[in-house]
Amino acid sequence: GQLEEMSLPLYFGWFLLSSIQDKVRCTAMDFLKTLDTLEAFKKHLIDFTGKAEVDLEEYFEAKGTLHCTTKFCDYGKAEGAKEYAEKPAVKDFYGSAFELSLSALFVTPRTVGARVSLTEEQLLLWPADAEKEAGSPSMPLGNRAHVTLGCAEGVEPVQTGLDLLEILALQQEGHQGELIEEMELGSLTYYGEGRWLLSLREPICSPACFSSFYG
Ligand code: 2AM
Repeated sequence: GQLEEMSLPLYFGWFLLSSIQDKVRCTAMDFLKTLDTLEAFKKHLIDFTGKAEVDLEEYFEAKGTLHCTTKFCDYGKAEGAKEYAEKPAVKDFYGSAFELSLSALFVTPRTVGARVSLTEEQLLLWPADAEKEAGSPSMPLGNRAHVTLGCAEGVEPVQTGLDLLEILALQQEGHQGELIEEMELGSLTYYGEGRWLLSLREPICSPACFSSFYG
């Protein structure tokens, strides 16, 4: 019935402290602004968009509160939703505070996001099949973890984790990418097809509450 449908959330995840959300948004905006002006970005612009010009700050639409999804449950309709909600770790840690480490920013023609590097303890809340479900069965657990910062028009946020996995798969296969430059925030690498990764010199540390979103 309707009550049963409400018993599982849209998703579980870590929700960033709101003051840090602002900081992360600002950092991402600054990065997009800088990227936009780089000669290397202009040189590869054709991979990014068919157009001769792009305003990256307008290109991506923000998507609500910043969070790192652990399990997308779709109110119970997603595979494994109930099992996840019943995991002892999920019950024990529900409502607890964590420190998330945002270790990189990435930009593709579809999404902009931040990579989240999970600790062993945080991995207890990570679904065992998250990477497999994304079509990357050989990826280490937690490699899909991210915060969606924005999506291009018509792109759903689920794409952000897939874009991140694509970049990490290239790295795993030994593609080092093209090191573009050392920026103040970290080193910027280009992976082709409009995929950019900024490894942060200093990861952004953010308090985050493990909880769920019903919508
Ligand atoms: P995100 O984690 O990349 O931001 C509501 O749509 C939230 O659930 C968003 O945060 C979204 O993407 C995430 N989400 C939507 N569909 C998903 C799916 N099939 N698998 C994993 N996460 C999903």
